[in-house]
Amino acid sequence: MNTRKLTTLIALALSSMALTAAAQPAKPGEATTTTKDAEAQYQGAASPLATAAMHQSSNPKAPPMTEEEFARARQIYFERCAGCHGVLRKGATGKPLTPDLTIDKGTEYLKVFIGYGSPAGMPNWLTSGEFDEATVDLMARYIQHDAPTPPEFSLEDMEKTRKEYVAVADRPTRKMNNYNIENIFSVTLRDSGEVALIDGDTKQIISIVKTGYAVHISRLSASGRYLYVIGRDARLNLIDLWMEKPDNVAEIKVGLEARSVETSKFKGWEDKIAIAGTYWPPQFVLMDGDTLKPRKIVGTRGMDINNEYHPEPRVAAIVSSHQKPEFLVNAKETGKVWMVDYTDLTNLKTTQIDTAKYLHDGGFDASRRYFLTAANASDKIVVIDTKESKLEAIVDVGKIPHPGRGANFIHPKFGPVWATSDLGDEGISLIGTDPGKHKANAWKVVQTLKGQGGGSLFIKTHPKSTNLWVDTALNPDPKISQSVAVFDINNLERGPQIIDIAACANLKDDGAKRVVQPEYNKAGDEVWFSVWSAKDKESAIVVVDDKTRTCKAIIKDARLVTPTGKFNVHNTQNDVY
Ligand code: DHE
Repeated sequence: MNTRKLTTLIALALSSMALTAAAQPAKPGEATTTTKDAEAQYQGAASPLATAAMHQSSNPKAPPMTEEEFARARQIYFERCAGCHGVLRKGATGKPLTPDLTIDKGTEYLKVFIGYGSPAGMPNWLTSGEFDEATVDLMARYIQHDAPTPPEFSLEDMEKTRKEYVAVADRPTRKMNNYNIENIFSVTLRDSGEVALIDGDTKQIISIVKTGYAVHISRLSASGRYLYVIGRDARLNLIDLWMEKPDNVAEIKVGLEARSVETSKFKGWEDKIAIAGTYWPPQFVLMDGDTLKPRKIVGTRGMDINNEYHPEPRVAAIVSSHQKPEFLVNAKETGKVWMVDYTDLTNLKTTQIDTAKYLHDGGFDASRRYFLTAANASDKIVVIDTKESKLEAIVDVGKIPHPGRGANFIHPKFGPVWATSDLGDEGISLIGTDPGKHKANAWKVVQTLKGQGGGSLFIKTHPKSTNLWVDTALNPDPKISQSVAVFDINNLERGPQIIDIAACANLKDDGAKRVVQPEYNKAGDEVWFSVWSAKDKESAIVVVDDKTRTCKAIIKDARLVTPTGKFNVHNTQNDVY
């Protein structure tokens, strides 16, 4: 598109009466969000809904589209846009794109937005080269039609997909292998639909286990015997670590798209109940812990914290309370944390706590009483008191906090703190977590550290360590995305040491080598990093000696395709981070 045409389109767009200040397209020469920006890359992963069966829904007022065009646009929408704008296009971290809003704006206006992006967060799909002009036009027309709705997924649908590969009666009654199970790492192989189980002592791969598509997280049962792995396609696998060679013993599909799984950890309920949350349908399901038999679905659709109805509150992080027989479930779009009492599934008791939007990931403080979770679009950390079942505090932090499960340590001056880094800036916020002995510091940012830059996803320490590790996996500068910052907890003022982890891996291929997610071994004297390359390129896991901060071991294997998250059995089982 030439500059004159662009200027005309922008003038046209700006003349729209419906524009709000936050919804301005970029002016010529103005800095916009780009497809390379950390958040755009992070939210932009393909949704499994791209291939789900849905009916074409047309709106007579919208510009015409053929069936083929609609099908292509729908696929692109679910691959590129749904992560921010939502399945039903009602808006999430991105703006709502429903026909009542888009038709009035018109195709030409929408094309400018899609093509050039906006300073408020819309990436530049045309100028980045990701879309050509025809695709921009296609998408501008598509979003003026009614959003097609993916199917629901009932308890019966789930049960039909369930497989018990090894019945409970046929499973081992004691550990049948010589592995030091507590120091096994379950490593997400994101693009191969598998996890690698790696022996943390010998650094050898024990086995590669088939799981769902684009695996997201692994979680451990309270006893540490069962490993639960959830894929983006909502396939949940149950792996028994007691088997001679740990493998799948059960499997179920809990919906069409998912990110979270957890199991009951309260005394007396160990290993009994599992829970999985789905992005679509917006719901969570409670299952028997050892067979994955689904018992109860709870929908999250409903009113948000502003008392407005939201049709698709996706289920983000779930944690298991240590204070009560309850799960805590983040409903992203409504900004509500659900506390779900799992003792009586017939007379199910739930409490919904109003917090802030949009809820994403989080973890416990060191006492395991308080759940600290990111409301990333409001730049806040929400604190829930799991003993009193109530909101404890909402703390302002940096731009788009992304803690993973966060990092707990004793600050030499301020006492116990929990830390988060940010996707949107270089800050690392340390929040006081001890309302008993350090009341004045509780639920306040007591210090903000300066890391390498934005694009941080995960931060980690260990009770036995005095190091605080911060990745910057999505920073656009490869020098920063391939290295990590490490702070001395007892001398935070000194600033971080930067360690080039990708260089240690010495990979044979070029291309992105994002260094992502520090994870400690059980002893807390080693920290593991994934060096995450493209699917067809060599990746590795780099093990760093925590004391000397030097690379100690490199795990390379053709089977380690796109390693991302790593979950040490002991640390995950006991919420040690
Ligand atoms: Fe994640 C945790 C959602 C992209 C690696 N991710 C989570 C959780 C949620 C979530 C809700 C918390 C689960 C819990 O604790 O119960 N992640 C999403 C997305 O919606 C998003 C933005 C886009 C998508 O389409 O999935 C997304 N996540 C990514 C990635 O691109 C990452 C970096 C690589 C990958 O493997 O896909 C990634 N997410 C992770 C990891 C965790 C995680 C490693 C667990 C961290 C932990 O320490 O617990």
